[in-house]
Amino acid sequence: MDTQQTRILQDLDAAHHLHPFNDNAALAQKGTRILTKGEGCYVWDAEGNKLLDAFAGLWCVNVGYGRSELGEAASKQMTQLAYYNSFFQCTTEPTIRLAAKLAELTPGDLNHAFFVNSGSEANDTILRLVRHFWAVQDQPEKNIFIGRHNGYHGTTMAGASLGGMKGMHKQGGLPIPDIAHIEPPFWFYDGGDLSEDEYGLVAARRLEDKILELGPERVAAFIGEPIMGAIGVYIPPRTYWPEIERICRKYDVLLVADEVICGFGRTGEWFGSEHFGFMPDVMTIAKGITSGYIPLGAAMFNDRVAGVLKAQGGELAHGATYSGHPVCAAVALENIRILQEEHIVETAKTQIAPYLAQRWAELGEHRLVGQARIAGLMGALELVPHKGQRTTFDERGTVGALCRDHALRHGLILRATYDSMLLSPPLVITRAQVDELFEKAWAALEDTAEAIGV
Ligand code: PXG
Repeated sequence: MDTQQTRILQDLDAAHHLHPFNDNAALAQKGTRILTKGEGCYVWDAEGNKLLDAFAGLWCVNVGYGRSELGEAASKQMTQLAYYNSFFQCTTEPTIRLAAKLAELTPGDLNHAFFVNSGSEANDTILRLVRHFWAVQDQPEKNIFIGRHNGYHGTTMAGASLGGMKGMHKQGGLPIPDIAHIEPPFWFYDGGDLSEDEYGLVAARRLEDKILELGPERVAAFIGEPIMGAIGVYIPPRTYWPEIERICRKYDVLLVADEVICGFGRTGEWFGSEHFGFMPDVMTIAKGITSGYIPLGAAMFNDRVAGVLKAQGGELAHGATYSGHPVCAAVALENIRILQEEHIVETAKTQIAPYLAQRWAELGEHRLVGQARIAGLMGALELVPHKGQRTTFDERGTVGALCRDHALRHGLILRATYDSMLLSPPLVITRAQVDELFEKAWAALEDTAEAIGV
């Protein structure tokens, strides 16, 4: 695209397009980056820059860009039957096959899918249907969801309320009633003198304290991301999730794993709950289910919850026009076929994750980096003012943004949350591309350190 054409598009964008999670006035001044092409782990922008996408779009392009089979699956389904709904006692073949496939792929007895269009809507669905699950069993007061401060569960009224981002709560009158939050498990800043394993138990027992404070008869469910993504890839100690599971079972509180980021191979297992060895009652999925090629989300329910909803729930007064959209289901099935037949998750776990962890640890040696954490193909570099000390910069986020911009100059897309540099590449990244990622990230760290005089 020539410069003039790019400029025209940027002006139209500034005039007519409100961007999510952006200061739109500042963005209009600067001009958006327009992406034009993707292939494997790379994307190209309108100025012709080739960028290594170490963030897989927005944690979602698991099979990489440019897989024409996914377009072909969509085209075939659109030609045959572009749309039909799952209301009115109807549905379509891809929708049925996807529900069955998800029942097979997800662990344990998570055997029942409710389809929506995004992770946010899946969490809305879970909030409503879990409350309904308790209500039809004569426990309408057992309706409180406990989430975590700085958790991320989407941006709808329910999703943003379940999440614990203060900035989001400030806009739109959130959280909605009967949602509580506990502190997240983040040893680096919160662990004090405890070992990581000791701290994991302490952090998990905050859930027990909260349940006892509210009364177990009031608490419907606990929701958490196995690894907290958006806030900065907080990887909990191994002791955390089993203890959370024990507490949920003790008080008959449903355990909801929000696997929107962790699902479909991100941690090296198919689901993050398998990485940590716990069994959710309900699971949120989206993103990697279609590798981001088309919108789709789902709430997965276990036999107990779905059994009650079916036997006692009556008509479920919930659903969207596009719940179980056949084209989205066909693309998801093709995406899962690619992941399975090409052994992408296993290869990522056995061939790539160990090498990536090694190179990530080398980045951890850099004088700006206080911690290099990683699980599977999901990691963060914590930038700190004083190496060896677990303290933050006075003004949080400036150095992270600087590092992100330097990375971009070197042709690398790395995401910054405050001063955590986040990593989540397509699962198909090769060892050579891991080396390229390392070189570019190191160069960005060097430029950042130089710019702030470290
Ligand atoms: N749960 C989790 C764990 C997520 O990460 C959602 C739910 C909501 O999904 P939808 O499809 O409604 O966006 C997400 C989404 C970021 C960022 O800045 C992360 C997400 C979305 C937008 C930005 O890291 N995750």
